[in-house]
Amino acid sequence: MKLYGRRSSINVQKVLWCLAELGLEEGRDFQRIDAGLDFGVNNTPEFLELNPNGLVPVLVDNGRAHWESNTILRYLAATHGNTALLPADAGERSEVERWMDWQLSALWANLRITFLGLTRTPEAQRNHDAIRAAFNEAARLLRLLDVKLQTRTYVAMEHFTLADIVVALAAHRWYGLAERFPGEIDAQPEMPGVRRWLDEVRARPGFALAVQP
Ligand SMILES: N[C@@H](CCC(=O)N[C@@H](CS)C(=O)NCC(=O)O)C(=O)O
Repeated sequence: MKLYGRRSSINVQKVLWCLAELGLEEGRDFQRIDAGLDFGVNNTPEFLELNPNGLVPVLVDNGRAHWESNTILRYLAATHGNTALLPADAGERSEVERWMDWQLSALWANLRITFLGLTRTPEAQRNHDAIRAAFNEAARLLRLLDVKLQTRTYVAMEHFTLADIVVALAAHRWYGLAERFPGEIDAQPEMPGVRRWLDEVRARPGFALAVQP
């Protein structure tokens, strides 16, 4: 397998974490090719053949290119027969997939505005109101999850699933932005359920392999 994508991308990190959970090692089971931002590659005609969006990650396996990070995770779990990460039962699988869709369409859709605004936009061009509003909306969403995590061990089920990978990486970024830019965003109430869960999943070896300092 070949994975295209820079390590700093949250969506590439999802794939790296998933590969680690499946016991797959870089260099042995897959090759990673830096692409995106300063690395370029993602706008070449060859790359656009793989993903017309010109975005990372892209996973090439068995002559087929896969894009959209959450879809790549489902593909990997399915092809490796891992029914703990992605349950075989349709009802249980729906529990996992709804949190994955929520991460993509709601949590990250908002937090991305704050992330790009604070880390990729020159200070003079920042829309502070939009940055703050998006962070607060992400906080509201995380508080919904916090209520769940006060009585449930993991995001979707009582065991670790793909939903934990994708939601944890977004929650990790939410806390990182709050710590790094306290003057730019509003202080938020503690979320004991999210904190407990995030500390636990960040202790997994897959997180350390995916998110390097
Ligand atoms: N919904 C897509 C989003 C992919 C995406 O936005 N990738 C970003 C990095 S996180 C990208 O390729 N940006 C251009 C670049 O890095 O040059 C996914 O989940 O895979």
